[in-house]
Amino acid sequence: MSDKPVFVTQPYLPPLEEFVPYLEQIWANKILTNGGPMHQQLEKELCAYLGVEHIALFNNGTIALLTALQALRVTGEVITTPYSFVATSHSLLWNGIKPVFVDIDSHTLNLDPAKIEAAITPQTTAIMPVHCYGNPCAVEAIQKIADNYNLRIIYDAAHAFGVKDSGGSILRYGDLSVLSFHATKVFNTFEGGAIICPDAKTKQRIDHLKNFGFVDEVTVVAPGINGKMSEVNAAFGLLQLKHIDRALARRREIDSIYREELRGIKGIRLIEEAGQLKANYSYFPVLVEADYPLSRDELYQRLKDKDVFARRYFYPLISEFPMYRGMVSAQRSNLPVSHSAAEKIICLPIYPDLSDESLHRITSILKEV
Ligand code: T4K
Repeated sequence: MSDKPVFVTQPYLPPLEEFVPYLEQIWANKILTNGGPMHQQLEKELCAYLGVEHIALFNNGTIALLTALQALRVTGEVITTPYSFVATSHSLLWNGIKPVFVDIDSHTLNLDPAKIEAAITPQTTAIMPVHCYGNPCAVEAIQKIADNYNLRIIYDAAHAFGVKDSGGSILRYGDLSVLSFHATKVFNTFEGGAIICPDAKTKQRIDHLKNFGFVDEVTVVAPGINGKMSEVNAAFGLLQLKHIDRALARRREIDSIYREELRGIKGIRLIEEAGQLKANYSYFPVLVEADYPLSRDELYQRLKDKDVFARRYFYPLISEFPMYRGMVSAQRSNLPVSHSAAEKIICLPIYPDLSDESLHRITSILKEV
């Protein structure tokens, strides 16, 4: 039995000596930020890897979300999910937009398309769904609603790096998709993010917005922000990309061991694997049902007592935080599935360096209960 603590995730760090040549190159270039060579190269390589045409890199996913809303000039009300990280709704509030919470589907834990229409008002201008845990939303159904009501769609795709369906990247859906490259994500640049753009013109507008609105030395066309990714972050991304397939393969292995080991446990519900999908195994969420001998919080504590630091993503719901809970759409009665999921969810550790020994230690704790 190992006494090493295990966290919900840990960044994958390639050998340090592999990063040194990138740093030497930055030192030689003396370009540290503002769309330097590492930044340009990473945009190119990410387009190729993800199978998308246009990408704009950012200093983090939250600034990318804020900018995506600005780029599409979204105003009024936006329909979104309460079952996410707070950055999703905060990006709306920071833009003076009212989030309208709609409940999630009990199988995918993503926005339930059947409940969206009832929440549309004359003020609604867009939908912001989240591909939670990297599992794709009901993209076709959401698109149909958006088309019918002339709404924009901005996907919070913070968890969905590299996810593909039979037609290609999941990031091609909607008007824009926003990625996070935070240290806790499948692909990380320490801090970072990106917007996937449908065309060169949109990318250009976003590139201006992330650079204070500057078009050239003397021309500012919009009240932009500083959302630029630095050269060190971009360089780390280039190095990560060289290792990403190996890192994803280990994640897949861990996912299948968990599924194998946990499937038979009464009261532990797994989120189903999505058939034809190329998944990224970014999280391993399980739902602790009433017929499991421990409550979710007791299991969380039991794991913690044994140095396994699982996380309850996403508890509490966004709609329960003080700046949201007074809203009509935040009422518990409007969000029964989200509340139920938030009370049962626990995300077990999954990351490339998680050893088989640690993995078996975790599954044994769940089983021995
Ligand atoms: N939309 C969605 C749906 C998101 O999930 C997120 C971010 C965003 C938007 C916004 O994107 P960014 O602006 O962050 O790019 C973490 C992350 O801070 C956050 O990025 C992420 N979602 C969220 C789901 O999780 P915490 O508060 O749980 O992180 P923390 O620091 O407790 O880390 C969790 C575990 O990871 C630690 O126990 C140990 C390990 N860890 C963490 C860090 C930061 C490391 O081993 N090394 C590290 O450097 O929020």
